[in-house]
This record gives sequence, C-alpha cells and structure tokens, in this order.
Amino acid sequence: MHEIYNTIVTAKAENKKLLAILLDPDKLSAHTIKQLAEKITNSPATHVFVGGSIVENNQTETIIVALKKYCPLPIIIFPGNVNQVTDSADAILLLSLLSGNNPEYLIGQHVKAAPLLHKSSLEIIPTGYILIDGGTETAVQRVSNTTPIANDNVSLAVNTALAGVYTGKKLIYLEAGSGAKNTVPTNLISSVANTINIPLIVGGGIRSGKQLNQAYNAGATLVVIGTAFENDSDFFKNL
Ligand code: 1GP
Repeated sequence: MHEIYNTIVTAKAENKKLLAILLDPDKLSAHTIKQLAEKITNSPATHVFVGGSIVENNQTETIIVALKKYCPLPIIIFPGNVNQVTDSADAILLLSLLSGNNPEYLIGQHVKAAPLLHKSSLEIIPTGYILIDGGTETAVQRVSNTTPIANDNVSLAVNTALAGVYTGKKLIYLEAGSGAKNTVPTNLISSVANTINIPLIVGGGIRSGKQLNQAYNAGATLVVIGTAFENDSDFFKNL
C-alpha cells in the first residue's frame, strides 16, 4: 500500500540515493516511448516521474500506459494540475505549493482531484513543494502565479519545510524549476535536510554528475532530472 513511500524512507535511513527521470507528456509521443523506455531502464534511474505544468488532457495516461509496457521502474505522477490524475501510474506526489500564497495550488486542485483519487488505486504521497529562485522565470512560477523563495533566504526555506512536516507532508521537494539556470544551493539543501526528519527531493537545473552528487551530498535522498535527459537521452551514459 505504501510501497513506494517506504522505499524512499528506507533509502534515507540507509543513506542510499535515488534518482528520478522526469518526463513531460506534452513533449513525448507514444511511438517513441519504447526506445526511451530502454534508455531509462539502462540508466541509474530508480523512478520515473511523469508530469508538467501544462499538459493536454489524457496525454499523461497515454504516455504512462505506453511506458509501462517497456519500463519496469515505478511510475509516479508529478502533477501540474488535476487533469493529470490517472489510475495507470503507481503513485502520485500530491503536491502542495507551500512557497506560494496561492490557495488553488495549496488545496484547490486537491479538492478537485479528491473524487478521482478516492476511486483510484494510486499510492498517494503528500508532498510539500517549495519553489526556490533558480535565476529564470519557470513554468511553475508562471502557472501558479507565485513568487519563489530567494535562494539565499535559507531560514524561510527551512521554516517552510518545517511547516510542511508539521502539517503532515511525507516528503519535501525543493524545486528550482524545470530548466533553471541555477540549481538549489547546496547550503540551502543541507539546512533543510538537517532540520527535517522526512526524505528530501531536489530538482531543477541539474545538468552534470557534479551537480547531482552535490545535491546528494547536501542531503537529498532523491534527485530529479528532466531537461538534461530530454535534451540528450544518452545523458546518463556520458556521466
Ligand atoms: C522540474 O525538478 C524538475 O520539476 C526537473 O528539472 O528539468 O531542470 O531537470 P529539470
């Protein structure tokens, strides 16, 4: 029932590192999935995240169904909105955008998603989603109409993560935004990781093995890579 979450908690306890490849359904077509799935299966990835800030209706399900045929890794929905909820995945990160003051992304979309989630067999993982300024305006910022936390405001990031823990989130996700110029700074990652007792996900703008290891060394249990793999599906081979 909580299989995927338990894997992440165990990884944190054992200081093992997890890696998710993020696929944006809008940038994929079902007939290229087989080849992509083989590359993912042969990469160091442990999980696949599927989602994006804006995705056409049904496209998420189409991609996940195709992916499942060829890729044995757990597939987790990383939803930008309620339209991306589909029973075809294994789990969903139920994201609450804690860094912004937009009630629609704190609870509004969740209320709309609730009846679908209630009917589904998805593992639901409540996740505190915290946007950190990555040096460029990102899709999350535009769509949610929220301001990210400045990347030197460590205390605000820590307090926001703590508030997430106290309100029952099971994961905290520090996000610089897809294609960010600057990744989440390592001092901010380590300050959050050293304060919270739940696993930490970090993503946004990671384009090299060095940046990946820096995020792990700072305390991330799971790192997400989207753009680097999207631009070069041999990214992991060349690390
Ligand atoms: C975005 O954190 C993810 O939501 C991944 O970001 O596309 O920059 O790797 P990139």
